[in-house]
Parts: sequence; structure tokens; C-alpha cells
Amino acid sequence: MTETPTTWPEAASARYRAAGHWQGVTFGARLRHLAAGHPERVAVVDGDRRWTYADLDAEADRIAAGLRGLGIGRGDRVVVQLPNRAEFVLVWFGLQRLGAVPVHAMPGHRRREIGHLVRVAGAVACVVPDRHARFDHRRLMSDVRAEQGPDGPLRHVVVVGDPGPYDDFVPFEALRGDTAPGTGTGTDGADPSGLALLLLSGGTTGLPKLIPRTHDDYAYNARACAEICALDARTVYLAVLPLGFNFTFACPGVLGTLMAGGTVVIAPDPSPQTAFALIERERVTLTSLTPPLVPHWTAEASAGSWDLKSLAVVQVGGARLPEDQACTLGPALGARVQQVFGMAEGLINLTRLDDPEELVRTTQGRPVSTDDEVLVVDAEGAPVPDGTVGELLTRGPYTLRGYYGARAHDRLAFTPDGYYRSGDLVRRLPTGHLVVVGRIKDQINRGGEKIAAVEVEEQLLTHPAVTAAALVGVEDERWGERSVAFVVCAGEAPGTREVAAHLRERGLAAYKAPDEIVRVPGLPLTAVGKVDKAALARMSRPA
Ligand code: OOB
Repeated sequence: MTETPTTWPEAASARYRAAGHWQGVTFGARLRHLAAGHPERVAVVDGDRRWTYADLDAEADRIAAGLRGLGIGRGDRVVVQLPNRAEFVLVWFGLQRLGAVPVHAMPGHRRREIGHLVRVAGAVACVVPDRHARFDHRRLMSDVRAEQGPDGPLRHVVVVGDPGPYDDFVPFEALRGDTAPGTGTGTDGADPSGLALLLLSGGTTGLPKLIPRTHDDYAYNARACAEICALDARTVYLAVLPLGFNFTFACPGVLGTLMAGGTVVIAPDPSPQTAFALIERERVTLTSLTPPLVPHWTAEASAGSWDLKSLAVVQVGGARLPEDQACTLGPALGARVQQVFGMAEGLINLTRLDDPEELVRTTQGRPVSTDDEVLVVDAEGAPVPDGTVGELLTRGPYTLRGYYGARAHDRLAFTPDGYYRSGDLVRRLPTGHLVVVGRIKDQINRGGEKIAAVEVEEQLLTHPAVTAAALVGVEDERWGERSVAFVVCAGEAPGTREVAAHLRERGLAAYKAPDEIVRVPGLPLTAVGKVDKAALARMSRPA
């Protein structure tokens, strides 16, 4: 059993409750309540399939009953690795109905990431698709199980689709036996201030950490964002980015929309053609993107003859949006742009819908809650004046106080008074808006996908030709940043394709493979003997 994560001190919790941020309602109970209030409204659309709130509630009951039948119960962790299909939402609420805890995995994760998630979360089950993006997730799961051995925590694999030759894998359909829907309180007695889900951190040291989110804090996260985005029952949210991403799921995303009584439409891929057809058909009002999608969406909106009139707001976040793209996106789509600077750890910053154009183009927004505490500090930890660059520290009603099962790491990641050290370098304006100018964490942000340098470096060293390696982010037109591996080799240096194949073999997700390999005679060191990544980054910039 993992040690309990550090949580908010009693005084802070009392304040957040008194302010009405924390409402003491679990997600299972919330869904029950929404379904009772407007059973007939459409909650989820996926292709030709539609679920009303009553349907979603009944599905949650059925899936909960099926999972209970497997012996899964309150507090159990279950890794959910599903692509953008309605089943993600159905399974998520089924787990909530049971009081079990979904662990959000990304569809691109592979043996190393999933194995790590299962181990750290102590997950008893995984829910996966049969195949997705020409990849067989059942084989992945059999590898993960083999690696865990008989003593690992993993007991069940639930497959959405065909379980194939694995006769001990549970077909998703088998979970959906009958239960009388609409009975009971909607939860198995889960504690609203307790663990509701686990999110994955971008990671800076070795393998990614798990972020504990409670019912109280995560619902507030979604509600606070929903209020700023003025969501209501007429909102139609298009989920374009992976559903497991915090941005898509709760900022305000899926949860914010459902809590406002709106409709969530799921896009199976992020191409503008797929999305625009759905925007036309479902009269979508809000969606969210990462920066690499922006030029494609802008070009297609300008060239194609789509009816995008319903679209009121398009959020962009996860990585820095270049100012020129912020200028052209809104007019091309006929929608208001909103910048989103968030983190799975908590703090979400949004530009406001009535902010002056200048702030929307040039800043990454300001905190969503009046109780978000933000400090911008210098290298010694002393606050700097507005306008000066420093590290962003934060604490508040939906920002974690400690990772899941990582006490030792917590001592580095938090200040003694509970501020999370984001590792982001920001400048704060007198309006409270933040401009993200860089980061001090050893991470590459490749168009919103976070790559922990150390995790990749460790794997690069397992290649027989590589004797030393350093991964750095270098400015890139398409990705914002691309990943460049500087390697010291005994013989000939391997090429990018060979390295990608090697990392895949090692079980690493494909997006972590370096975009470029540069052979160097040795790695430059700083005065204190650390690899000088700034010097390496300068080396790879075109003169
Ligand atoms: C979102 O969450 P994560 O956990 O994948 O990544 C968080 C990190 C931040 O610490 C920052 O380094 C970077 O991603 N980031 C941005 C940014 N939004 C996130 N950097 C520059 N500009 C932005 N707009 O990425 C996330 C979570 C919820 C909502 C939106 C994004």
C-alpha cells in the first residue's frame, strides 16, 4: 500500500469549504443529480451514438456493477487507456459510481509508461481498446502483465472491442450486465474530500509522478473554468485533444460541460476536417487545441467552405501560442480565442472573454480562482516585482500538496509552506496575467506533449553505441520545441530512426523519440559539473 499523499492543512480546507469552492459531492453523486434534473438532454455524442444524461447515469450503474462483479471496489485504482471514444466517459463515471479511482493514461503510452503507472498506482485493472492507431493494446497488456509477474497488482484487463486470443481478458460488453438504474445515492460511500482520480505529471525526474485529485478539488477546477467560459445548458463542447488530458477533461472540458448541463461531442482525431464536420453538424460552441494544431485549423477554416458560426470560443494551451497565430486564429474561425496555461498539478490560468485583445494575444491568462496563490520568485526563493521573470510557485483550492507515493520527491517539488514549484519561468503583469517565458525544469514541451529529459537519457544510454547523452529542447517552427539528443559515442552514432526503434523496443511512447541526434565528442559541463544544457541548446540553433 502506498503512503497517503500529503493533503491540504485543515485551516485551508475549511476556508475552501466556507468559500463554496469545495461542495462535498462526489462525481458519482453529481451524475445522479444531473440525470435526475434533466434526464432527456444529450450528454455525450460519439459518431452516430448518443447518450442522454439518463443513459449516461444508467451506463455508469451498469459498468460499476460489472466492475464490482470482478471484485473491484471502492478506492481501487484502474488505469484507463482509451482513445477519444464515448467509452472513456462511460468507464470514467462507472468507476466513480463504484468509488474506484481512474488513472488517466494517454493512448500513445507503451510498456514502460503503462507498467510504471500500474506499479506506482498499485492498479488492479486496466481498461484498453483492442487496437488503436494500428497498435494492438491487448499485446501491450500481455507484455505489461508478463513483466509484472504473478505478484504484481494487476488482476484484470478489460478490452473495449475484441479481447482476441486472451481468454482471460474481460470483454467490455460483459461488464454491462443489468442493474436497476437510478437506485441509490450514486456512490459507494466515497469521501468527497478523498481521491477521485490520478493524473500523470509531465515529469522532470525519471519516470512521471502521479497527481492525486479529489472530488472536491477537481469539480471546483472544472466549475471555476466553466464559469469563466460562461458555460450553460446550451454549451456544446468538442473534445479534440485526448480525453485523458486534464485540459480536455476539466478545464472546463468534459466535466465543466456536463456539470453545466451541456453536451460533449467527441472527435476521434484532431484534424480540422473531422472537427469542422462535427462543429457544423452538432453546432459546437467551444473547443480546445494545442498550438501545433493552430496553423492547420486556421488554413482549413480560411480555405474550406465550412459553417463554423456556432463556434464562440476556441481555447489554446499546453504550450506557448505564438503571437502571430493568436492573431489569425480568431478571425479565421470567427471565434474568440482564449489562452490556457494550466498544469495537471492544479493551477489553471485563462485569458478572460472580455479581456482586451492585446492581453489575449500576448499573455497566457490569469488564475481562475481568487484563492489561487501565486508567487513569482528568484533563484533564492525571494519574490520579484511584477514585470520581472521568476519561477512560478502556487498553492490553492485545486493545486496538489503532494504527489502520490513520492514523499522524497515532494521535498523538492514543494516549499515548506506548501507551494508547488512549477518549474515555469513567468512574468506577471499588474493585471495578474502571466506570460510564460521559459522553464527551469528539465523537460521538453513538444507542442504540448511533455518529455522528461532524464527518462529519455536513461534509455538512450541502453543503446550499445551511446556512452553519454543529453536531451534538450530547441526552438522549432512546427512543434514550438523539438527534442535534440546530444550523444557521445564509442563508434558510429546511430541515426534518428535507429534510436526511435531502440526506444520503441525499450517500451517508450513514440513521441519521446528524439527529433534529431547530434554527435558530440563530450558533453559540456557547468561550473558545478552538471551537463550544460543551455550551451547545448545554443549549439543547435541556426546561426
Ligand atoms: C497542461 O498540463 P501538463 O501537466 O501537461 O503540463 C503543464 C506544463 C506547465 O507547467 C507549462 O510548463 C506548460 O505545460 N504549459 C504552457 C502552457 N500551458 C501549459 N506553457 C506555455 N504556455 C501555455 N499556455 O499542459 C495543461 C493542463 C490544463 C490546461 C491546459 C494545459
